[in-house]
Amino acid sequence: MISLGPTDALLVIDMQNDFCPGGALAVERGDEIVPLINQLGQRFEHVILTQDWHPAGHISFASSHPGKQPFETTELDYGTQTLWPDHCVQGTPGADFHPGLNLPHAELILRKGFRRHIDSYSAFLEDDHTTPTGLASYLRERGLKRLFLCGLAYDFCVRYSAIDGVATGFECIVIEDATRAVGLSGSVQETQEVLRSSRVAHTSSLNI
Ligand code: VGL
Ligand code: ZN
Repeated sequence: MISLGPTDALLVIDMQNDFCPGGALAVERGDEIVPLINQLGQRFEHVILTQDWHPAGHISFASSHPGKQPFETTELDYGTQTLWPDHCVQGTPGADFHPGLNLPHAELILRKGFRRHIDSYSAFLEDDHTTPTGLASYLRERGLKRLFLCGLAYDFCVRYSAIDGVATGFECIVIEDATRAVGLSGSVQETQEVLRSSRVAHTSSLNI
């Protein structure tokens, strides 16, 4: 069992309708983890939610790149961008949290991906690897040091948040059974390798 204290936080990544079955960018069985995340939330004094929050016409949407289809890639100034179906458009039902998510004591909802020309998988840094979201300063000012990550999607936003979290000086632990993956070609295996070879730790909800 991991003993939890006042400098720990549960970071719940993008538990939104568009990433759940029936949504625009559905993660297979993404909704399955909602009850588990609710249960985990009760173990933490501090809970932070992230919300993917794109303007219409966002650069990560295939529809913004004539001739491109969702899940193809394109080259942008900051590197290779996977192109997605339109998803999590600001103010739409798809951008809302899953209706079963029950974390009323969450202290912060951090929105990301709201700049039209930059995507943001990570809760810390946008995909240009330089624009901060403000989360690191928030956590430091609040004295929060250790983050337990869960949510969607394991191979994108959870992955990049955990990697940037440790790079920024936070201890990061992915609760693997409280995540689900998009699963593009090889992305799950690559994520496992990248996380295993970084300082990101992983655990099961059974230890929490
Ligand atoms: C995500 C793809 C595009 C995620 C967000 O939350 O993992 N994936 N936008
Ligand atoms: Zn997105």
